[in-house]
Amino acid sequence: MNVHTGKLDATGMRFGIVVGRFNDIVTQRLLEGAVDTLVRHGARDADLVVAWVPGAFEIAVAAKELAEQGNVDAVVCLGVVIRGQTTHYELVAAEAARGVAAVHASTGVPAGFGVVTAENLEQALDRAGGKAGNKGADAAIAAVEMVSLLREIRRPRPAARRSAAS
Ligand code: INI
Repeated sequence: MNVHTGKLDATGMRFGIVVGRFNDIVTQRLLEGAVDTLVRHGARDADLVVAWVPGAFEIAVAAKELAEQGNVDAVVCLGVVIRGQTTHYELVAAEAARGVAAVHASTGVPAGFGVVTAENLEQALDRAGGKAGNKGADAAIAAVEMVSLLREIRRPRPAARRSAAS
């Protein structure tokens, strides 16, 4: 049985980080969590590219551009969508998730999804380094694992040895 698992070692990996400016009191903390996690797992600061976009709706288009340029091994997508009085929130959140998933699927470059959806600012801050962890850090570590896993799966394996009887 061949079992593939990714390692949490970002040494030599290059990352694009796309972050929404909307609610930047929260997204700045997601960014700090992501950068800290990548560097603590071995990535070099010089191998990180950060692209700020207006809001979560625009994350996917910048992530796709970074992924297609071929200079990054993964993209980490960060944003915060907070429920408001209208259904605009649902449209933005759904588009962010759909768009990032499409980047991942269409380019083959892993995309860590760190877009927080929350009922209010307090809930969002809880998920940006507060009591519920840091979703930016979680998205970063998922990206590291996926880069490692894909390398492992793609690595050519020696052909199976033929048995003497065949
Ligand atoms: N963008 C966010 O990142 N979070 C939100 O909560 C949000 N809400 O609720 O409106 C939001 N809207 C802006 C959107 O992402 C686009 O930037 C805007 O519509 C311009 O295209």
